Amino acid sequence: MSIPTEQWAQVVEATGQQPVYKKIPVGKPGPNEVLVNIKYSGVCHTDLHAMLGDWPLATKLPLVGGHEGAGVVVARGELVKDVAIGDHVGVKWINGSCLSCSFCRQMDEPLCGEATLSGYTVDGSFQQYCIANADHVARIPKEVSLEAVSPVLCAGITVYKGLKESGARPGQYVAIVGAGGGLGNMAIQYAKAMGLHVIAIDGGDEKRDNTLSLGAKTFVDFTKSKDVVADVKAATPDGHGPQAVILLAVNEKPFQQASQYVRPHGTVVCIGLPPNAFLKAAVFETVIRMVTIKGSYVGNRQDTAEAIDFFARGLIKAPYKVVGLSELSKVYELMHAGKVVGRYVVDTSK
Ligand code: 8ID
Ligand code: ZN
Repeated sequence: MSIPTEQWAQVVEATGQQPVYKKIPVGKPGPNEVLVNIKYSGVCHTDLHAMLGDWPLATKLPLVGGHEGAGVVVARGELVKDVAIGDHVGVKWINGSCLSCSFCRQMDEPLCGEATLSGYTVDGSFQQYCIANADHVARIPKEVSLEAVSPVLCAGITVYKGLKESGARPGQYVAIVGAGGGLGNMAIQYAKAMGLHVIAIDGGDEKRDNTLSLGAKTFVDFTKSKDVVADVKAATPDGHGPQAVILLAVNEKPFQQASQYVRPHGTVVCIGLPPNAFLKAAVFETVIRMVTIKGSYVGNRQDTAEAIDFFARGLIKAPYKVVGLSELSKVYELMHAGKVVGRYVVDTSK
């Protein structure tokens, strides 16, 4: 397999400015790394946060974004034993971690102080050849479509983990806030596959039709509802609200609302990362209703394998649109305007 010395990439040269589509050198993998020929990469709202620089954590610069990269291994370092050239793998948000700290030892690799982040602290998948730590690349079965599986590599893993963290059991109700977006569409499908009833919350008729067609039982339109709290509670059979709330919106308001409609003894799982936002819940109601509010951050290597297995079994069908890597800026503009329904996937050959 011949590896070119140059490749096409989308490079953020200055924070807050659109990336530049240009040719850059192809890197060489270190001893425990692989070089992945990225075929497709999903575009996550996190990539837009990285480009805008709106989180309290600086990115590397210049930066190649992207962390839902699906491709084929074309080279490997001399210490890599269990990933072969030709294997299909995924470059996910956690690019590498130390594997020896107390967090890594207990499968909390995302909490590792040494973790590197694809498309944030190291270059990611908006390029044709991406370097990733061999211990952390997601293993993708060869019969699985690389374009369809790419959004699983962040969106799928993250919402699957969040649903597990919620403790909701089959037959119970879960509210998904931001259900019409990339993580939201995946969350509806994973929740359904896990035997949960879904209340979808988002705005506009296109997202209503999309979420209902994916299997949500009820849609609450936050742009039209006069009382979101009452409408979400009314969507459960006894009116006491859903057992779990999965917050995926990039907006502070629903983070303040969720504890009001979650069922007593239920759990609010915060996943979306709106900039400069705070959680606020009434202490009195939180105590006497025994509400749990927690954060959930991507997933570990086991969550990754499980999320891909759900997909490989045909249980997860979330819509996506494919555009060329050269068109990434257009995707960011649509996403910034809240106009992306489901996910965009970029094809690195165009
Ligand atoms: O590990 C993590 N915690 C993790 C992993 C991956 C992504 C966190 N994220 C974060 C992203 O950085 C981003 O902040 O999750 C958030 C959602 O990512 P996404 O799904 O990729 O974004 P999107 O496709 O733009 O979807 C967001 C949806 O939220 C809706 C929008 O209409 C859109 O469909 N929304 C908003 I903005 N305000 C809402 C509101 N008040 C709302 N839906 C309901 N109520
Ligand atoms: Zn992501």
